[in-house]
Amino acid sequence: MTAATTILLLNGPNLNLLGTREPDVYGYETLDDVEQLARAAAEAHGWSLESLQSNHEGVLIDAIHAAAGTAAAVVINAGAFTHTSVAIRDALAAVALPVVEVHLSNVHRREEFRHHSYISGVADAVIVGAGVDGYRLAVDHVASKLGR
Ligand code: CA2
Repeated sequence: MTAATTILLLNGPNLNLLGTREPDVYGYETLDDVEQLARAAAEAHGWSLESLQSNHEGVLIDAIHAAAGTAAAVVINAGAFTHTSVAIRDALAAVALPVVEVHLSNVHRREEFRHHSYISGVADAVIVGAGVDGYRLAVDHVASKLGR
């Protein structure tokens, strides 16, 4: 089997709106900006980046399944599905790839319902509150974990 050379970046519901609304919470950078910086970080470690944003839980789950055997790791901001989706957690556990969970905002400084994540229990690392930098930190962490 050849070594996986791709990092899968997943962004969940409403993150397509980044940079267009609520800049006080989510900043001014767009989803394109996020993808560009994550791609630059992945390429600096010799990987390519596959990026998908979806507002649909099943689409994210299908992408996680497809990552098995093709991706080296998954970086995921599941948006509000973080706090609701046992199904995304189960998909991540099933593929058994390194997972880094990212949140732009510091969810622990926000409403109580954002404090629990179904994903954290199957993630290798969780990065919250670092804004878009969190995505770069996530890719760098995966590289360090995989000895890249
Ligand atoms: O802080 C994060 O990255 C979140 O995952 C963002 C989710 C939220 O439900 C989580 O609790 C924390 C919401 C994403 C919505 O993104 C928007 C971006 C711009 C404007 C409106 C929504």
